[in-house]
Formats: sequence, C-alpha cells, structure tokens
Amino acid sequence: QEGDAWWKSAVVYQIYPRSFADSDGDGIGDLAGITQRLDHLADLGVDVIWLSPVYPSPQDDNGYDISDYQDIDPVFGDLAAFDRLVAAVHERGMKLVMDLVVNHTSDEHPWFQESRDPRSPRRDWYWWRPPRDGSEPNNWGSFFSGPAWTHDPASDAYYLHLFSPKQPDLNWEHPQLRQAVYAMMRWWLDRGVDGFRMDVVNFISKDPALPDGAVTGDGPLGDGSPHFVCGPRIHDHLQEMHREVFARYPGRLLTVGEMPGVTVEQARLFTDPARAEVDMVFQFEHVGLDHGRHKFDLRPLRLTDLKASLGRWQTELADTGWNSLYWNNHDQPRAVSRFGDDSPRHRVRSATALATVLHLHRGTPYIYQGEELGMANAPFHTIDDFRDIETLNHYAQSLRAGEKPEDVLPGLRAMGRDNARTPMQWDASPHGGFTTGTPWLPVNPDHSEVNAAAARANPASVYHHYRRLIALRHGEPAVVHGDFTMLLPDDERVYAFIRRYGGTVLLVVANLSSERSAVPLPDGWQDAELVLGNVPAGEATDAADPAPPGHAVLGPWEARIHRRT
Ligand code: ISL
Repeated sequence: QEGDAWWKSAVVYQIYPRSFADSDGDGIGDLAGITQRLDHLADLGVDVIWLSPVYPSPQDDNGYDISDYQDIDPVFGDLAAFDRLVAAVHERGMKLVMDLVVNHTSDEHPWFQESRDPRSPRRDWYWWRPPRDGSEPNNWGSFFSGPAWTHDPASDAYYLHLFSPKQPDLNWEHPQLRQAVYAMMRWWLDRGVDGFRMDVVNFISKDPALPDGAVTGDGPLGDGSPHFVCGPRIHDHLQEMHREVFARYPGRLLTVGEMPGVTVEQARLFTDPARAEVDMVFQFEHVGLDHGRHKFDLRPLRLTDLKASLGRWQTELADTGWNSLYWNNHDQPRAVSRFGDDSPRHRVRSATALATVLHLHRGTPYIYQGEELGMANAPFHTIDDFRDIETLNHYAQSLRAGEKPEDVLPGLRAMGRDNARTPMQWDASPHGGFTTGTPWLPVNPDHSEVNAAAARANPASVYHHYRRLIALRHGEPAVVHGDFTMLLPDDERVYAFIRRYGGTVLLVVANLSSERSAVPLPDGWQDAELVLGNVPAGEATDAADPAPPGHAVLGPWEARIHRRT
C-alpha cells in the first residue's frame, strides 16, 4: 500500500526559523515572518515544509535543546502564531513537519530538573552513573568536544550528553519516558502537524552497559558510537512509536529519521514499509566523503566517490525502502560552495547542475532554505564571526591542544554550520530584507546580487530552475518511480544516469566541473527530446564546439535531462 505513498512525489523545504524571516525587528526570525513569506514556497511548488525546532529553549544549540515540548519559544511567537502558520500552510495545499528532538532535552527541561534528585521517579529518564575512579563513568567523547559526561554535585553523579552539557540524553529504556514522548507527538499531530523529522533518532537506544569506546585520536577520549548508533533496541523503539503514534494517522504523515552513521543495510530495515518504522532516513555517507580525521579536517572530494556512494544507496534501496535526497541542511556548508563553484562565473550554473542531479535521483528531495537561490558560504574572518557551539568548541579545544588559529580557521570556514545559518536573502535592501533590526548573524554581503526578489524576476535564475525541477517531478512519473542506472562511474567530471519507468526513459547528464567536457552518449540518445537544461537556449554549447560523433559536449557545469518514450 506504500507503493503510491504521497511523500514519494513530494519535495520538502527546510526552514531554519531563526534565519528565515523576522517580523518584529529583534534580529531573529519568527513564525509570523514565515507566515508572511509562504507564497515564496507555494510559488516554488514545494509540498512540505520542515521546521527546525521552535519550542521553548535556552538556545544553547539554537533550539535543539528543548525545555518544553508543548509550547513555542517566545522569540519565535506563541501557539496562536503557530496555529496561524499551520492554517496558512494548509490553505496553500502544503504540509508542515516538525523537528522532533527526543534523544535529549535541555538541562532546563523540568524532566531533567526533577531527575537530578536521585529519589525522583524521573531519575532514570536520563543516564546517571556514579564516578569511575573519581571521574567520568566511561571514556566517550561528545560531538561538541570534550567528554560526553558532566558531573552534578547535587548527587555526586555524572549524566550522559552526546552533545553539549546542556543537552542531557534521555533514557529510552524507561517505558514511561517513551509513553510521554508518544503522547507529546500525538498532541502536535492532533493540532494539525503532518509528521516529524526526527533528530539523531538512531542514537536513542544505547547499550546499557555503556562500555568504553576505542581511542583513535591523541587525547583520552574514545568513540562511543558502536554503543549507541543503531543500538540494540532501536528497531523496537521505532516500531513501538509507529504503533503508538504514526499508525493512528494513516496516509497523512511524513516521517524521516536523521541517522548519522546509518549504513545502507540498516536503512533498508528502517524504511521497509512492511516493518512499520519510518518513511525515510537522512544518511550521512555522501556528506562525509570530504572529511579527513574529523569534519573540520578538509579532504578533497572525488566525484567518483560521490557517485559510488549515492549510486549504491539508489541500488540498495531500489526494491525495499526509500531514499531521502539532500546536498545540505542547517548543519552542512552551502551546497554550491562545497560541491559546486560559488565564483561569480559558475555560481548559477553549478547550483542548477547540482539541483538537476539530486532532484532526478529516486527519493524525496529536500531543499534547504536559500539553496533555491544558490546562496553560498559566508565570509567568516576571525573566530568572533562564528556563533555555532560546535565551531566555537572545536576552535577552543584545538587551541588548547596547541594548534594555531590560522591552521584551524580554514576548516571552520569551509565546514562550519554557520555557513548555512546566515539569514535568508529576500532582496537587495540592508540586511537582505530579513530584518529591520540587527540580524543575530550578519547577512552574507553577496545579498545585493543573490536574493529572492532578483531571482524571481529572472527566468534564468537558480530559483526558476528549482521551480522547473519540482514541476517536472510532479508531472513526470519516471522522476518519482523510475529505476536508476548509473553511467560512467569512473568519469571524474560527468555525473550521468538513466531512469526508466514503463515506456519512458530519462537520461540525465551533468558536467560537474568547470571545464567543458565531452560525454559519450548511450546509443539512440543523439536526437532525444531535451526536457530541461540549465543553459538558456541561445547559449547552446555544441554550436560553438561541435561534439565528436556519439558524444555531447557539455559546457562548465552544464546539465541536461533528456527523454525518450
Ligand atoms: O554537524 C554535526 C557535527 O559534526 C553532526 O554530527 C550533527 O551534530 C548531527 O548531524 C546531529 O545533528 C542534529 O542533532 C544535533 C544538532 O546540533 C543538529 O543541529 C541536528 O541537526 C543535536 O541535537
């Protein structure tokens, strides 16, 4: 019955509320700002909006540290503003998906505050352990630098936090905690929400023995991930969540589990409809290919590695399960800067080539706010320009370890999460039309050129290319349902593949390099219909430089979708 699930033909747009649109001039985006800008998304043609967290939060990790699951942070508005947003989204025929952050809460959540008392019935809702030899209970490091344990003098015990000390991990072994989470989820769904993007949800099951992890770096910290990534009871928990929550809203929801470290074999299990867990997962393989020892240790990306990775996910989830497709989000650098070429000469074409490739894969594409404008990484000069906890902690730790700022900063500039978090660029006015006040993070100075107003007025813009890709998905079943065959896996410049559905065959060829490239075409494609390209008619590449027989010549970052029926 999942064969024609509605989310297979849907396109999702991620909003990072803090940076989307500020209606009241405090420099921070809010719900009323989103509501005012919904026509931008309706015109683009997206089906679903995913909202990053808007719950009350001390904002230690920009809302991924939640202190109340059933309210709205005053900085974003209130429940009435939220209801107005949901109604306005639904009026336009779109759906709204919330971020569900239930691997951890804020340390300011009442559950954690109660849990600090060893006699509290909520003590075991979190992971408390006595000191081992007077220090941390095990050697795990946290994702935001330093140990994954913090000492609480109130009970002379440590609590586990895979992220910041202000994000204590919930203990999913506890049945009442699980039921409390399910009740909270139903409360939002009954309010009109259409599903959840589930933050690091493959971390919720830990090996209760909490064994030490292998030590790989220079310091004393170990890698605990084998003991919590897709842990022993993860499938039980998700199946229970499906029974207790998702199954009660049949045919209506979209559920996507964010799953760092998930393997494609595990992903098949998570997304097999017969197992009733989640609709799709966010996997991380393709966004780790340019990481060295850690994410800030830069390593050049090879296109052949990218194709091998994404191609394998296409193949392995062909018969069972479903892919989610993304180039970037609020944790990743901007796609055009990382996978494309954000220089003025190639920005538009590389952004549209990347979009063409991604949106023609089999799966549900996710667009991160500003990606549809070809927004680029921001010019961060010194450490004072950054706001993100992960970046700031990594910098401090590296300096403590004796590294020099000039050696650490390049990695932060390229990979830091603030690249994605500079405000949305609506127009060429001061602060890009994001706010009338002072933005919490400066708007990228390129907003004088790169902005929504300019893009909407220009049919050759990145924005209009995204519109055409979304329209193609909605109108051409082969984009949604076609099978996938990778071509030219060893080519370091060209990304090419075929989609086949019924009598329709689509050929996608994209030159993901800044040099013109001749592409050998499979037989019979010489005169095939061009469905969509990213080079305006009149700038045709072949005219200037005729292709050798059986080949197409693609200009720098040129991408084409051909069709045969
Ligand atoms: O960006 C990362 C650090 O290298 C990722 O590991 C990231 O932390 C991971 O993808 C989990 O992300 C999610 O949970 C975090 C939050 O900071 C991220 O914004 C969120 O997307 C903790 O809630």
